[in-house]
Amino acid sequence: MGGKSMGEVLALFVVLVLAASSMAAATIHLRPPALYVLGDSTLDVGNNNYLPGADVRRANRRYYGVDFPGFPAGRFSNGYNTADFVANTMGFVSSPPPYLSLVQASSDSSQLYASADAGILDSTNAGRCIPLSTQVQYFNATRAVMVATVGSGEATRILSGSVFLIGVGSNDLFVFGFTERARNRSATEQQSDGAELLANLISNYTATIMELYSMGARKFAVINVGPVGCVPIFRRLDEAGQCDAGLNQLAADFDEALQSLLASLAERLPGLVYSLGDYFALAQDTFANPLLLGFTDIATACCGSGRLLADTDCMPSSALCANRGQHVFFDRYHPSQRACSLTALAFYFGLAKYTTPISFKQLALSS
Ligand SMILES: *[C@@H]1O[C@H](CO)[C@@H](O)[C@H](O)[C@H]1NC(C)=O
Ligand SMILES: *[C@@H]1O[C@H](CO)[C@@H](O)[C@H](O)[C@H]1NC(C)=O
Ligand SMILES: CC(=O)N[C@H]1CO[C@H](CO)[C@@H](O)[C@@H]1O
Repeated sequence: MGGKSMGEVLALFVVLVLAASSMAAATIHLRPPALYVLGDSTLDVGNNNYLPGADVRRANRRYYGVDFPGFPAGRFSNGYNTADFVANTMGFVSSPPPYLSLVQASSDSSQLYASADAGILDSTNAGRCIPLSTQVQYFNATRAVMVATVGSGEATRILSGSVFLIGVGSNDLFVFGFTERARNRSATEQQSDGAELLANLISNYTATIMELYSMGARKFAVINVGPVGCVPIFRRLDEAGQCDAGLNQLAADFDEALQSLLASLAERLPGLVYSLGDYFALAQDTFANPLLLGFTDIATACCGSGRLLADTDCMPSSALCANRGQHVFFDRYHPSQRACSLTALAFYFGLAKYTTPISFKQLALSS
């Protein structure tokens, strides 16, 4: 790795140290009226606990939440996840409640629609999650109650100042990666299959943002897709334990298209502002210099079984590592609490390398 990115990781480290001391200051700043969260398991704080079906992936058992005050809380982490930390940095006491936990339709400020296993496409893990298009409909229901309660003028004011946090796309790529393997597709075939998938993903992502915009959303905090080929479950499939380079390239191509899509929507849709958090770059820099950020293990899950503890999900019978803060990954797909915290801090305080064109903080405080 070059001196430039090394310097940038060092800069990130300094930012994180400073961040710790200015967190208290952040919480007394003005905060957005509300935070709405859409996406997948990296942001789900318990919606899937309320979905019926034996196949639904839920983080409601040991050792999920082993470091969470209380007990397993529906987060795919040893403790809090990225939704919690983003909410916290923006000045909210906690993440918004899972939409499905609300007993009745409510317009109460912040709500969270994200669902483990959800992708951009309805077909991704169909029947086992709340697909993104349904998450958007749930938000529309929240909005309808808000309009009925406070009137449409006030609803428009509240929504235009609120932050819409979105993190989705990894599951579409995971499903693609496994399907291509099962079909034994050649490298060339995978490239054309991948190009077709990307076109669908970007078209649906565009439709999603435009629908939210039509419902009054203006401020978008978007987290891109990380190097998904480096999660333990894919390293496990490689004899040498290396990342799946083809899948990482697909993620990089998706992220590039996502960046253009946001830039072009911001030009076309008056009042739309966004901050794109570059999780891909942050993860790559972390993998290249783990010790600098206090990680000693970037490849093995902390909870699981078998090779790289990635043969199974995290189960009550799994092995559990003691040094959870030193693992990038908690289970074979998901980052540890500490990795989530660093991600949220990097996006909030916004080293320019990791946020485009502004930081989550600038987005949250923009008028
Ligand atoms: C959102 O809900 C309103 C009713 O409150 C409805 O008229 C509108 O069509 C819905 N929008 C979408 C995109 O579903
Ligand atoms: C997969 O395809 C390759 C050639 O593209 C072939 O050599 C190999 O036997 C195939 N494997 C399976 C399990 O079908
Ligand atoms: C909301 C949206 O645009 N959904 C579309 C996603 O893409 C599929 C085709 O891949 C369309 O059928 C959906 O309408």
